[in-house]
Order: sequence, then C-alpha cells, then structure tokens
Amino acid sequence: FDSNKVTVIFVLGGPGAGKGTQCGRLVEDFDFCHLSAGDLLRGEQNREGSEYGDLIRTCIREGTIVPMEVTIKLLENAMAAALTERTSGEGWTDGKGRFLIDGFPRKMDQALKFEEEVCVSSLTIYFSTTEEVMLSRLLERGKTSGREDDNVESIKKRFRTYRSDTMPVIEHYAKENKVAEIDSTGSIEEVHKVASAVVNKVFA
Ligand code: UP5
Ligand code: MG
Repeated sequence: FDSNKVTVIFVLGGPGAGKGTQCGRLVEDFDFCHLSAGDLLRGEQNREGSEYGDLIRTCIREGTIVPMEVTIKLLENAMAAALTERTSGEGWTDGKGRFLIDGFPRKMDQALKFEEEVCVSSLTIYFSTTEEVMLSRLLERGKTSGREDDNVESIKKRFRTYRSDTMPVIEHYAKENKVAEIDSTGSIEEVHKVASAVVNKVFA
C-alpha cells in the first residue's frame, strides 16, 4: 500500500499492557481501522477449513510467534478489505486510510518484511508498564476471557517471547525516532488522554 494513501501506526507493549483497550478508544476519536494481529490469528484458528488452525493454537498457547507469512497475509487481506469497504461506503475523512496495527510486529524479521512488502509505518506507540501489572490484568481477564493463553504458564512464556523478540523491535524503531512510549500503568482514561495527544500530533 502506498504510504501516501494510508497511515499505519504500530501498537506494541507487553501482554496485558492495554493495547487492545487503548486501540478501541483511539478508534472512537480518530476513525482508525483497528487490526489486532492476535485477534486475526484467533479468527483464522477457528475458521473452518483453515490449514493453520493447529499451528496457531500451539503457538498461542506456548506464547511463541506464528510464522510471519501467515500473520502478514491476514493483515494484508484485512487492510485491503477495509480500504475497499471504505472507498465504496463511508470513506475516511481525509481520504487516507488509517490503521492501528495492534500486537505486531513482534519480531524484527516481521517488521522488516511488513514494511518492505505491505506498508511503511509512521509511528510505533509503545505501552509500557511492569510485568506485575500485566500479570494481574491478564489473570483478572482470564476469569472470563476464555483465552487459552490467559493462564500463569502461558503468560510467563508470553513475557519471555516479548522480552527476547519484541523489545528489539521497539529498540529498532526508537533508534529511528519513531517510538512514542506511553506509561500504561494508570487508569484506562489517563492512558487514553496521553495516547490521544500522541496521535493528534501524527495527524497535525
Ligand atoms: N486493562 C487494560 N488497560 C487497563 C488499565 N489502564 N487499567 C486497568 N485495567 C486495564 O488489556 C488486558 C486486560 O487489562 C483487559 O482485561 C483490560 O480490561 C485490562 P488488553 O487491552 O486486552 O491488553 P493487550 O495489551 O491487548 O493484551 P493481550 O493479551 O491482547 O496482549 P498479547 O500481546 O499477549 O496478545 P495478542 O492477542 O496480541 O497475541 C496473542 C498471541 O498471538 C501471541 O502470544 C502470539 O502467540 C500470537 N501472535 C503472533 O504469533 N504474531 C503476531 O503478530 C501477533 C500475535
Ligand atoms: Mg490485545
């Protein structure tokens, strides 16, 4: 996709940092199309006839990263669908597609491949907080989420993958001055205020 026609913002942060919650709020303010890589993978896992179902299930439970070809294809398809839908129906206000890509890229190779083959990102929003906070949020959510990875065993593995694979992505973009770090320890409302101000600058 031509980066003159679409704005892509990556949203990263550890498991339970609040990526999904904050993206949901930003959609209301800025008319984004919010694509959660994890949600797309869970959707594909449950799609009848998917050849990747078992693979995705195992990776998610083990907190490891699904081969990037699968995830990138899902994101690319979802972006294309949103662009078609918006051009035929209610378009984006400035005619430019706006995407919040949540929980991706989780590893350096995915970042490079996505930017080379799909679209260059404008910014990475990085929600940071302590593992203690993230753990307690995930365990609380686990009581009702039905997510197979909201248990202590899986959460620990997710933290490990996050530290070894995803932190380098954040560091890479930080070197390019393309990261806005937001402390997500506070309340949903407090974090949202800061995130909203950050996005405002992108569109200013
Ligand atoms: N909550 C949120 N904000 C709060 C706040 N400020 N104060 C108090 N509570 C707050 O939030 C988590 C919980 O905390 C919720 O109950 C919320 O109400 C509360 P949420 O917004 O859901 O956090 P989020 O950061 O989105 O957490 P999530 O669990 O979705 O993060 P993960 O990164 O672990 O999960 P994701 O779905 O992105 O990925 C799952 C798995 O998919 C990965 O482990 C991996 O196996 C696979 N995957 C890939 O292989 N490749 C990819 O590219 C992406 C995923
Ligand atoms: Mg999420």
